[in-house]
Amino acid sequence: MSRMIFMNGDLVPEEEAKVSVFDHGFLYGDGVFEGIRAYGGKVFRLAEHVDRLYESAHCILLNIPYTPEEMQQAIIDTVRANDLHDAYIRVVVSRGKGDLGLNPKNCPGCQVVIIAGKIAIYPEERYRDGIEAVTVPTRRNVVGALDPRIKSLNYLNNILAHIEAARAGAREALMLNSEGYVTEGAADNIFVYRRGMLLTPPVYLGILEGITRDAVMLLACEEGIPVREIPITRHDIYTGDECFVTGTAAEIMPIVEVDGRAVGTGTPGPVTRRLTELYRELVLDEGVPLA
Ligand code: PXG
Repeated sequence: MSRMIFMNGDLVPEEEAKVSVFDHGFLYGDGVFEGIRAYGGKVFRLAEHVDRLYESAHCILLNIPYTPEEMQQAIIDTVRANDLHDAYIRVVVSRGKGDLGLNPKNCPGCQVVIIAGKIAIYPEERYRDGIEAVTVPTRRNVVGALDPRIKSLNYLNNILAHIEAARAGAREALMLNSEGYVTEGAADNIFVYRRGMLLTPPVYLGILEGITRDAVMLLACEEGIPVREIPITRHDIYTGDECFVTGTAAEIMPIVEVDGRAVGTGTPGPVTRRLTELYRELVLDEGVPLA
């Protein structure tokens, strides 16, 4: 059976889900997106993801022709149309079809696409053993140029980081900002546990305000683990006890080595393991039911 895709209000078979070559998302990366997950028939943090999508759209002066509530419903309808309980959902809103010039005034309406598919889960041994990260040469986008808080279709910055890490034989990229402060991974936020405190970079340094990051900070607070959003350098990570990245796709992934330095014992630590346990309970517990 072919997958059903939401295209500007209609659910159509994948074969019919086509976007114009004049779409400004294709020509210029002019648009915004979200990556969302459903666990056991419930969409995790649906309202938060939709709110972030609308904030991103607002910041690039892109008007989405639905209310956030209608968008939430469209997402639920798309998952249901594909008969999925555990799903990875991609929402893409581009400036739409225009001409070869970059003037957005020539785009009469945006293009809204929702894709719901099976989630490709990372192998369990990666969570058990952790992964290596390297600092990559490409710096994270400067806030004053393209604020990383905007989840735009222009992901070249992150893709370069991903390629550079892979070429160095690492699964995760550690991206610094222009001043050399740690920002985030290619598609994940970063945390370090050091001297009894869970540290994560503040949003103003130039990161995506991750929804998993937010959930993990709350879980840590509830567990009585002190959390601080403060600028961190590579030194904090090299000398930290534990490190992990968070994201919708990766959930909580332990980082056991950075730039050839073991982090702590070089194995996933107790704080990372406890937060992973709590996060896995949370995603099954919370969420907007599909039925
Ligand atoms: N930083 C960046 C740059 C991201 O793109 C995160 C942090 C984590 O945010 P959330 O809200 O997911 O906790 C992201 C998320 C993909 C993919 O296909 C990437 C993301 C989300 C979904 C899918 O690689 N990025």
